[in-house]
Formats: sequence, structure tokens, C-alpha cells
Amino acid sequence: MKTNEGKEVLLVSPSSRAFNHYRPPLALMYLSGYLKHCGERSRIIDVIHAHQIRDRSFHRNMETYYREVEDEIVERVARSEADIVGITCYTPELDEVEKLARRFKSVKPGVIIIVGGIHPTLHPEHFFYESSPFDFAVVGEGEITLCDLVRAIRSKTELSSVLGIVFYDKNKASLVITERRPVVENLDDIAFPDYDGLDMNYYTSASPYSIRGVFTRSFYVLSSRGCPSSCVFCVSKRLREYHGARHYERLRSPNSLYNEIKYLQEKYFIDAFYFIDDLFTLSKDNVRCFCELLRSKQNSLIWGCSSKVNTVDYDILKIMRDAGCIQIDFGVEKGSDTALASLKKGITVKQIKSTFSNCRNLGIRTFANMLVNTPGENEKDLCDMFNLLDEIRPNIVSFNIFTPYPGCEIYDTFRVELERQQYAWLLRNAVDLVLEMPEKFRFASHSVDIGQWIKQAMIRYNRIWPNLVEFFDPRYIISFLRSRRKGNYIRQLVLLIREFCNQKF
Ligand code: B12
Ligand code: SF4
Repeated sequence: MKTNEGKEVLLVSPSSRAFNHYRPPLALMYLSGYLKHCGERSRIIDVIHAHQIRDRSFHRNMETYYREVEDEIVERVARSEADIVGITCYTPELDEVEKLARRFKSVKPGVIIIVGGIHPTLHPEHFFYESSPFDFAVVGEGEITLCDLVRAIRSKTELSSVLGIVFYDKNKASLVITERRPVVENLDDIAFPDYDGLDMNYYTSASPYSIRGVFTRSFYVLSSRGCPSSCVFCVSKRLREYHGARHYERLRSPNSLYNEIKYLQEKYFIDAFYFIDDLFTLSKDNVRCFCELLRSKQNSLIWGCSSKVNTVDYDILKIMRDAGCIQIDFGVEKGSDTALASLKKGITVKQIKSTFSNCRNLGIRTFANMLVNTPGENEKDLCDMFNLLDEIRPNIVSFNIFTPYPGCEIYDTFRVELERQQYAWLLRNAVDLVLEMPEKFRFASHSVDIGQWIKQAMIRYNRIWPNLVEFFDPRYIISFLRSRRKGNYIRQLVLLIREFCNQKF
């Protein structure tokens, strides 16, 4: 049944995401791809203000820039033929999403507003209150639910038959929470993300943000959904519990992955790609098949991925390296088994050392994510981190400060209890949060100045040479020489240097 005559669904991200470098709105792309696949008109409103972040005055003028983005989104919605607008929302974005929704209703009375994403999945009730601008919240994976909901709204059929939604029923004066939507079993059944709805010239421009630290024309690909681990600082466990699925972690087939990558290569001239999964190496068999496929097609693309040290051994790393894997990001987090166990990380120092040594021997760059300010952290833990990093010598290290998000285990155990209007604080600089509100945001037991410590640690472990070494890697050189967009590298490098200077001085 065709229900979309003259009408379209618009999909929108909160304004603050306009300032994340070259990070495409993947969730919206999946939703839009699926709607189009089902024959519904849909469009992503993606406001890109990349030049502003390169401005020396960015931080001073941030408020103004955010407002400009918001005004532009609202104007585009006002000018559209949309009867339905979908907005995506992480926890700290609740306020800005609400503000956007109110403005949409005022410029386009009668428009239906659907919110989805991590926060509505964890707390759908936060979107329904007296004079709320939201009409529906979609919980969990959104592709099929959104499509069903759009059709039900337009054909005025019974809404309570749509799985995975929450809405306020005025007649009954009560909140309706429909039956849970089962997760999509076969990820290959979901259409490709809607690439054509975006400015792919921008998103595939050479940058060091996708395979972090490797300057290349690259795009993000999702090979799986879900993570089997239960780290206490992450919301993944809660999402798995919500879905209640025995097989929540799912993989796409190597063929489907290869077809998507080939499409990106032929249409948008990517020279590299990055698997933005929670855990790309979820199944060694799948990784092996995918790598064999890449090699059999003699594809020269280079790529990076996320992994966990206990899921890879020398053999699989070698297969990955031979298929073009140039960098792997690992959550190392801590420097001792005791500290790792306290985070329920499920890995040991021995495994970390062995995996980093395998990567180094094979010539795969390593990116280590470290976490400070976790409950009970003492000065010895900080020393242990340094000792471990000195030994494993990652090419790049990122030091992150733990902030408590609703949905992660620490948030519940330590009864953080942020008020709804305090969620936006989570978008602020974490050092400031720890300094200004230690009673809520300081979890470490030591009294070390975390901001200063991180500054020094970043200088100590992010030396220029290990970062630049990839430019001399034959695989990088071949990928550059084969690139059909070499001029783009030069232009982008000039912009990057300008940005670096603006941030430094
Ligand atoms: C990519 C990513 C980003 C990108 C986002 C790029 C972009 N332009 O959208 C970047 C790097 C910018 C980013 C930034 C942040 N991120 Co982030 N990010 C992720 C990551 C790794 C993958 C998300 C993704 O794209 N998944 C793929 C899509 C297909 O799945 P999905 O997002 O779940 O979407 C599905 C459903 O949720 C639903 N859905 C989503 N939106 C909508 C909208 C509608 C209308 C409907 C119907 C359905 C729907 O349908 C989708 C398809 O099934 C997740 C980890 C994870 N596993 O989710 C963290 C994650 C989402 N990020 C997180 C956080 C905390 C942040 C930051 C706040 C961190 C910070 N303090 O700076 C920032 C905030 C962004 C901002 N406002 O500036 C947390 C969110 C926790 C929470 N409670 O909200 C996560 C879960 C990481 C974690 N494990 O803790 N992030
Ligand atoms: S931190 Fe990574 S490994 Fe741990 S639960 Fe979250 S996504 Fe999984």
C-alpha cells in the first residue's frame, strides 16, 4: 500500500553533533535507507559547520554556533513537506532534542515527532509529560519499527499494534508501552545506509578521525550489532538486557560487508574504512572469511577496527594484517589485573601484553584507550598504567575520564542520580565536571589533579614519530598512490594543519 504521496519523513540529529568532525549520522542513515527500501520518502537533515570548529574563536562562540545550526535545522524543517520528523537522542542531548522538537511544532503545527536512540531506549518515560512536544518514542532498533509506525500513523491504523513504541493515549489518559520489538535476526536483511542522502564528499574527505591518527579518505562501516561484555562503565550491558535476546550480538555476512565496501569504493572513492562496531572481532570465523574475501578480490583498501585483546591471537591478527588491517583500537583501560577486574573488563594484563606484542611483530598499529577516575582508583593504579604503557608501547593512547551515564553499572551502584535537567552536563568537559562537582563526578580515591595528569600523560605517550610512521608503511603508500582523489589529501592536510595551529596557539 502506498501511503507517502507528497509527504516525507525527515530525520534529524541534535545540533551539537554538527561539530563532530567527519562523523556521519549512521543511525539516521540506516533508518533512512530502510524507509526508502520500503518505498517511503525520507530525507536526512544534516547541517555541517566544519569550518567553524577550525576557527580560533570556536570555544568562545560555541553558543552562537549551536544556535546557528539549530536555526538552520528548524528552517529546513519549516520549508519541507514533512508530516513526520524523527530525532535521534543520546542521554546528554535530551534538552537540545526537546528544544528542537518544540521549535518544529511551532513552525509546523501538526507535524508528528518521533524520538529514538539510546536515551529513549533506556528511559522512554522521559519524553512524556504535560505539554510534551513528542508524539512517539521508539525503543531499541529503529528500522522496522519506524517504517511500521510511519505507515500506521498515515493510514490511521491501530497504533498499539506497532511493536517497540511508547506514546501517550489522550483518550485513556495513560502511557502506552507496546510489546517489545525483537531484534533483527539477520542483519543482511536491513538495507544499506542511505549514503546518497548525505554530503559524502565531506564525509569521505581525507582526515585522521576515522582510523584515528591515520590520514586517509575513509568511511565508517558496521559489521555487527551488540557487545557480549559487561564493562561497568559502559551502557552496552543494559542495552543487551533491554533486548533480552539470547543472541543479541549479530554479525553481517562477509559478502554483504564486501558489497557495501565495494560500493563505497566505486561511488565515493574511499581508500580506507573503519569498522565502528562495539567489537569487530566478535567471531574469528567471520573475520577470517571477510579477510579471505578481501584478499581474493585483490582489494588494496586499508582499514582499522575495534577489538578486545582476548578475542584475537597471532594467527587471526596475521590474516587481518594481510587483508589490509593497518590499525586496531583496544580498550586497555587499566594497568593491573585487580583494576581490570574491578571494571569487569574480562581481560588480563598478560593478554594485553601478548596482543600488543603480536600486533607490533606483525606491523599493525595499536590504539590504546585508557580510563581514569574510576571508583576506588588510587595512585598505584596510575603508576601501573604508565608501567604497562611503557611495556606495550601503543602507537597512540587516548586517556578518557570516566563520567557516569545512566544505564552503566557504576551509575546504579554509586547511586549517581542525575536530575533530568542535569544530563546536559555530561556534554561538558570532563575535567571541569570532576573539579567543579567532585561529589557527583569524582570517583577516584586519590587526590591527583586529573586534568594535569592527563595532559602530561598525553604528551608522554603520544609522540610524533609513532604517529607519523604510517606514512612510510608500504600499504599506506600504495593506498595513497592508487587513490583517485590525491588532490583531496593535499587540500585536507592544509586544513588540518590550520586547525592544529588554531588549537595550539
Ligand atoms: C558513532 C558513535 C558516536 C558518533 C556519532 C556520530 C553521529 N553523527 O551520529 C560520535 C563520535 C560523534 C559520538 C559522540 C558522542 N557519543 Co557516541 N557513540 C557512537 C557509537 C560507537 C555507535 C553509534 C551508532 O552509530 N550505532 C549504529 C546505529 C545504527 O545504531 P544506534 O545508534 O543504536 O541506532 C539505532 C537505534 O538506537 C535506533 N535509533 C537511533 N536514533 C533514532 C531516531 C529515531 C527517530 C528512531 C525511530 C530510531 C532511532 O535505530 C537505530 C537503527 O537501529 C555508540 C556505541 C553504541 N554501541 O551504540 C556510542 C554511544 C552512542 N555514544 C555515547 C556517548 C556518551 C557519546 C557522547 C555524549 C560522548 C561525549 N561525552 O562526548 C558524544 C555526544 C555527541 C554529541 N552530541 O556531540 C554513548 C551513549 C550513552 C547514552 N546513555 O546516551 C554510547 C552508547 C557509547 C557507550 N557505550 O557508552 N558517538
Ligand atoms: S566498553 Fe566496549 S567491550 Fe566493554 S561493554 Fe562497552 S562496548 Fe563492550
